[in-house]
Amino acid sequence: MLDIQKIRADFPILERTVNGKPLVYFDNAATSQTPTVVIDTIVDYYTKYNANIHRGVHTLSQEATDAYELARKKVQSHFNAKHSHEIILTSGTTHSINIVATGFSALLEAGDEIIVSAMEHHSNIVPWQMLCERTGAILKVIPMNQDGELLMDAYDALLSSKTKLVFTNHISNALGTINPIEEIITKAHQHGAVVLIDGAQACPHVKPDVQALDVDFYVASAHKLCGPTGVGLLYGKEEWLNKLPPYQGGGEMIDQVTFEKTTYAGLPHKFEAGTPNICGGIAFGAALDYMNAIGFDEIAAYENELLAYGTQKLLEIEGLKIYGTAKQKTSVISFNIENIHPYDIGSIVDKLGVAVRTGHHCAQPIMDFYNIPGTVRASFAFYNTKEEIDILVEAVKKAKMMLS
Ligand code: 7TS
Repeated sequence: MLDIQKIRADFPILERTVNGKPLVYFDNAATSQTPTVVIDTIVDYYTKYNANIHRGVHTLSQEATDAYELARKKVQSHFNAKHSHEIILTSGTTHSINIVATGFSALLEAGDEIIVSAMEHHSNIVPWQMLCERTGAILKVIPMNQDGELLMDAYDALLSSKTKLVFTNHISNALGTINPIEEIITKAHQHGAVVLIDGAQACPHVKPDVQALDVDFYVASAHKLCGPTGVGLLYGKEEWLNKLPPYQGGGEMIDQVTFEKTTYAGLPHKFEAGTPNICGGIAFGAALDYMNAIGFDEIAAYENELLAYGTQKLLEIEGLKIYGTAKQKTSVISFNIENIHPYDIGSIVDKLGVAVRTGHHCAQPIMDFYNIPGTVRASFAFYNTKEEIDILVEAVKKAKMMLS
């Protein structure tokens, strides 16, 4: 059992008011809030040992380098990667996907096929479309049903010897669906295809084991799991990271540079050109420590309670429809109320202190599938409460009354 009041005390922002009302923060799928221990880590870095890494003999630089490399080891251990050099610290999920998608330009031929799912965030669609434009590869889409579940028979039918890459999210940001990634990975491998899993939405709720999954690439952002913005990870199997060319050229990613020829550094530095988000990386490590101390099983169990409660309470509102009713889903509720634009609901509930996201959630193909302009999305974290859900429900009722 989690002590929610104790946990809430770790998040100073939860004490603030918005429009004169206590903040109810239900936009966790966009970004999570930051506990004091992570904020302190950031302050500590800039107060005591701010320096560039991997290049100075001086004490501050060594301290910063040690702290950054320790953070990489924390990320390795969290995701159970075999080697710490299989963890590339990036600016986030989008950056990580682009490293892989750009790198595969050198490894694909015209007519090769790439499979994505129908419920991807734009950052797991557009880089692959750009890859197809560069190489002549063809993008295929695994369709979904009305509940927002992937049609696995259709996936089977898409796989062939032409399939080179398969990309899906672990959990959908717009619908909350938990996708059957074990099956997706196993089947792709049976056809010799490489798999990238976008874990941006999964990592706040589950602890992925990349070796047990046998996944080739796994990507996520720190800011969705209590860390800062501008940092994330690309996990890649050593074999695949060695095959991919570097993404950016510059300092840190080289072995020897002459005007005639440059050779590249080994992993992970080959993909880490320039000065990275040093403080962000260190704070990412602190965020993982914080969440692991609470425990991912406990987090998931509590968030499931919030999901069940929120679903039941919201469905009591007449005319409210939930998008994303998969059997396996996480604590995201996307909904609309008949004849009311989601933006209008979002604006009114904000006046009442409740933060939700409205719009297409960077997943326009999902909105097209349901033939809607967008949804209101309430996404719960382990520091939210049922009392806050009651406030949301009352705010939505009020919005409905004002708008209908
Ligand atoms: N993939 C998924 C599944 C996501 O949910 C997001 C961000 C990204 C990739 C991109 O992550 P970034 O850290 O590189 O921006 N999703 C959302 C969201 O649902 N609302 O705001 C950002």
